[in-house]
Amino acid sequence: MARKKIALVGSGNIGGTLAHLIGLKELGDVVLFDVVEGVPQGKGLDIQESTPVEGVDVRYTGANDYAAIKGADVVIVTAGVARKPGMSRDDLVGINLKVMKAVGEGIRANCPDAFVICITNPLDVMVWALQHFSGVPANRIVGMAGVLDSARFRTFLAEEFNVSVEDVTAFVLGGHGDTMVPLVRYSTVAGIPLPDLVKMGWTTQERLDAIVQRTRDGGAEIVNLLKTGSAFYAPAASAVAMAESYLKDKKRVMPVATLVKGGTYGQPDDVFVGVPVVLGEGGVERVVEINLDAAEQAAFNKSADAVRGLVTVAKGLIG
Ligand code: TXD
Repeated sequence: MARKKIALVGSGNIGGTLAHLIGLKELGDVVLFDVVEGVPQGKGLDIQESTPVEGVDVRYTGANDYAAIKGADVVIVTAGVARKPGMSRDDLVGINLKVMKAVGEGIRANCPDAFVICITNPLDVMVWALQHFSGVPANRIVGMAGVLDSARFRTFLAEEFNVSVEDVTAFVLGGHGDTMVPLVRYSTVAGIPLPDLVKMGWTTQERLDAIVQRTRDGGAEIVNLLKTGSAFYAPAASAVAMAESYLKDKKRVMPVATLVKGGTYGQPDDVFVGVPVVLGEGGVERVVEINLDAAEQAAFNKSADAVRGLVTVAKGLIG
């Protein structure tokens, strides 16, 4: 069986980390693409030279021409500009919309059957734009944010309870950004929901509220520390988990930015926003519609409306 081909459009901090992790997991051969000459080639060669040490058989190629992504099974898109301190994710719309046009056309021409994972910010509206420009069916294109946001939530919860991160599950819904909706009552330690853990005296409501807020601000916390860029290790790990679920048909249940159809999740019309889905060989095989209470539904609506607002801005820019 031929190896899978994974194209990474954008070879910056996340792109390079993706390339490394994909190699360590032997998920397939990797094509690194970027507009900057030399960077994808250099990162590809550097990681290639680590493969004998790691004992993995993966072929790396670096390219500045979209022809190199021809026939890719998976495309992971990080191309664009990242946030600097003081910038919100939304400040990036205009710049990254143009990038999504170029990337979408490259996918349309070279690998229209690929499973596409978008990471570029502002996430939910960029997934909309990439689908618009690439023509990839909605079940084959997703945005990575929820896996990262819930990984941050799980990290902080595991620290709070002094238990293994493996035994903490967490759910984060909604758009990637300040309106994300961490779902406390669907988050557990070994199956025990967080509200029960408060009753059991493992933590207090105040501490839990602070953890929820830290999760919402998780991206900014890293931006403020790094000063010259945004998070890349955890975002790359999150996207690789999504690609792996698709490539190995694991059918994992993961929160991703996907097309939520009007009539589901209380939405009046279609919108790309984060909800749990089953990810398998069919891409998004199922959208898991969970019950939301009034407060959760209101928070989700606010988040979806924020995405709609940005899509309207993007449509205006496209003309
Ligand atoms: O949860 C999430 N979705 C995110 C998203 C978490 C963290 C960061 N998130 C966003 O991912 C971030 O705001 C950025 O929009 C992307 C990529 O982040 P990264 O940290 O990898 O940014 P870099 O290091 O600046 O890399 C971007 C690369 C860089 O090498 C540019 O030369 C390249 O993108 N680039 C392009 N590649 C191809 N085609 C075009 N047009 C292009 N323009 C820039």
